Amino acid sequence: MISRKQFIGGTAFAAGLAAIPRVLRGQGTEAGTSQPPSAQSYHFDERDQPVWTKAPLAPGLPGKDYQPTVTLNGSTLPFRIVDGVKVFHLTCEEVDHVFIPATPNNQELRAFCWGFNGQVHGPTIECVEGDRVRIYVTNQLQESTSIHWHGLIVPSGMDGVGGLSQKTIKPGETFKYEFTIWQQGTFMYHSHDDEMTQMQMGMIGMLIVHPREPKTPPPDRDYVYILSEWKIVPGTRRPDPSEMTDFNVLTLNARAFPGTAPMLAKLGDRVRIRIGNLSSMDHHPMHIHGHSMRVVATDGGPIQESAQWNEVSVLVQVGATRDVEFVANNPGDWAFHCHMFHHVMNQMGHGLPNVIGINPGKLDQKVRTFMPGYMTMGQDGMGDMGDMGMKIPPNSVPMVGAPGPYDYITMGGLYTNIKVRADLGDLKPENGQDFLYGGWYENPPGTQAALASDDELRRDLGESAPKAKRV
Ligand SMILES: [Cu+2]
Repeated sequence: MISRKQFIGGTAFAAGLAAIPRVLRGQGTEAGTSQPPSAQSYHFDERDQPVWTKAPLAPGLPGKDYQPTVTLNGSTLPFRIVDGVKVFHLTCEEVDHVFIPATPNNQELRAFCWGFNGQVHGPTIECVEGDRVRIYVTNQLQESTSIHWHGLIVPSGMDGVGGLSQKTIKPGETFKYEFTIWQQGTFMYHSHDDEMTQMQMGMIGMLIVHPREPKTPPPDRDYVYILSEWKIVPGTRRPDPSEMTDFNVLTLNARAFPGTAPMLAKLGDRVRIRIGNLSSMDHHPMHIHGHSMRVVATDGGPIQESAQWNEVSVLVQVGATRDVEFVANNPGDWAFHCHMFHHVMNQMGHGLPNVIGINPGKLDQKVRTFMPGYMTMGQDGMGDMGDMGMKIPPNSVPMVGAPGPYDYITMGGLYTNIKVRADLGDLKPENGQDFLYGGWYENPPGTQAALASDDELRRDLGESAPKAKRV
């Protein structure tokens, strides 16, 4: 037996390229996925060139070669075709971005962020396996930038790491990236220069590559989400890019609930949700109600059917994407949200003393003698804080929620709804702006939790049953 060190130090040099382990070079096989090493193929041959070396095919067209995805509260980047190449143009610029539009229940939350083509985050780039793409990047910021194609296997000089792969793009300059994509799945793009500032200011986006010859029919609904997190001090108009841990606006496609448009599905639709996470510091377990999801792909490529798994909370870690699918067989209005409690609330939740369970008695009255307007909050829980009509600082929103069909929904941040209906009428998901789109599901009689009657309580819980509450 020779050790790994001896192998690398001696034998590998002697054998030259032939000794590069297969695990390092499997990218040339299928869809960019790595293959496990096998005894007889432990050498490098020309079939194992990186995928970008393969000759391109004719540009794949929407409606013909793929079913376009939908980026709710966002958009898809248009392209033109020049001599068989798909040409895209991204402009990096400051954007006055709305995180939550004003409703009768909340004021608007907006901030000057950095994004692409007038929006935050950047529009979704959509292409097809085998496409040759040329992406122009114009920098209209006050500092240099560079764009990285996250998960794509491209020539080293096209990888977009400022200083390493290329000269940075100075203010006013336009750079050209060009490569052939021979992968399929859900990828991302983002700034790779002054990363902390630029990504925390919004310079991220999704990049979808459809299979050239799909093994399964396309899903009926194909939604794209990018998750991120921000620090916007209430009353200010710019995210704080130097924040390292304490984020207070958590977003799906740069919207926080109640500013998130719902996903829509017709009963029986196969729904795919592609989720990418470019939050600064947090992984997000994205949880679905009413259904379980099959994890069908990662940013490493599709997962073969026998290896896919089901779960109701899919962990999307920072820097990763996950594609999940489910059949919408359960009509209703369902929650889809991060399961970290502090990721489903908005600003205002920080710096509060823990007073839960305390009876303030005459405390408020006494404190008001020297601090007019003082109010003890949170002693009964925080669910009422959204609708108690408190005066809040400008450019901030209630910590949680919005009025739902029956009561107040005490969620914010990384929360949206999936509305599954037998008949969607004229509803089109891409027309939704906020949580109200599509109205609310009416639960059929006998299928909804409700106040128990005295008869029911006595029948099922016996003589010691509590009395039904009469309001
Ligand atoms: Cu989360």
